[in-house]
Parts: sequence; C-alpha cells; structure tokens
Amino acid sequence: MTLRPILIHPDPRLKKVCDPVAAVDDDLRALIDDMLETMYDAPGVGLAASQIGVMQRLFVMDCSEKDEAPEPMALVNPEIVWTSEETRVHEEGCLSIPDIYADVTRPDRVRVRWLDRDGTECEGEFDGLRATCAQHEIDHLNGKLFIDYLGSMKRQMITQKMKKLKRERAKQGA
Ligand code: K2U
Ligand code: ZN
Repeated sequence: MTLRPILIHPDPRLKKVCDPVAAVDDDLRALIDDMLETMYDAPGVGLAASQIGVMQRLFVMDCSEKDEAPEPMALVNPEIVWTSEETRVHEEGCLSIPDIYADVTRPDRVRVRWLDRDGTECEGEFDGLRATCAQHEIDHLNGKLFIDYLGSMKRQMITQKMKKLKRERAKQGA
C-alpha cells in the first residue's frame, strides 16, 4: 500500500467529471487500499479517487466512531437512487481544502447503489455522517466541491487562501 498525495484546490482535476470504472480487478483493489491508507493517514472519513488525481468513479469511506471497530467501505460507480425530502445542515471540511469548514445543507438520508471491492452489486440507505460523506464524495466524482454551495465572495476568499497555501508549500518543497 502507498500513501498518495492529495490534490489541493484550485486544481483543474478537482473540477472534472470522473469516468466510470471499467473493471473491478486486482489493480483497482490495490488503488482502493492506497486510498484507504491515504484517508486514514490524513485523517479523514472519506476520500474520492479524483482527490489523488485518479479520474475514476470510486470513493472510500469509514464513518465509524473512534471507540468502534473500523468499517472501511469502497464504493465503485456509486449512484444516488433516492434522496429524502428532509434536509440537514452539517459542518463540512475537505482534505483538498485544508482547515476550512462551513455549514452545508443536504438531504438527510440517501439510498446509494454501488459495486464493492469484489464487484458485487450493493444498495443501502445512509443517514447521519454517512449520508453527508457519501454526497460529499459523489460531488467530488462530479467535479463539485463543498465550497460550491457557499456564496461567491466566500468561495473566492477560500480559493485565494488555498493559492497562498500552495505557494508556501511549494517554497518548502512539500
Ligand atoms: O472528501 C473529503 O475531502 C473527505 C472529507 C469527507 C467529509 C466531509 C464533510 C463531512 C463528512 C465527510 C474528510 O473526511 S474531511 C474531515 C471532516 C469530517 C467531518 C466534518 C468535517 C471534516
Ligand atoms: Zn472533499
């Protein structure tokens, strides 16, 4: 398994719509393992393939509580097939937009269809943090970031902050 560098906004790859995964094979399972290692190391509760520059429709997620057993999930070619009318506000952050948090309103519950790491068809209903995370990650696969739900002034301010961070990291040779 390998830690992969996480792209930082602004990056054109984070705005691209990802391509469907053609085959669930050993290469994809190795990528899934790299994504899980990278997510846990960040740390985060989710990570989309496009955040490590792989423009394919898959993400990993583990929303288990600290005192619970880890519950790593890989969702390949995920589709939201139903959303609740009820909505919920949740403070979101993003590994591609470090140290920025803002409230985002999304459907409270979603039903998702996906392939797991063995290529088995799965379907499930997510609520709570899993619902927020799954929607956040599927947005990534569609080239959308949580800051796209904010006002343009706030989004521009955040983008300028990230450009400064990237310049500083480049100077440090990160
Ligand atoms: O996609 C990512 O950047 C990973 C996010 C996923 C996520 C964002 C918002 C809400 C739930 C999940 C990271 O896990 S960021 C860590 C985090 C988690 C919850 C709230 C705020 C930040
Ligand atoms: Zn994110």
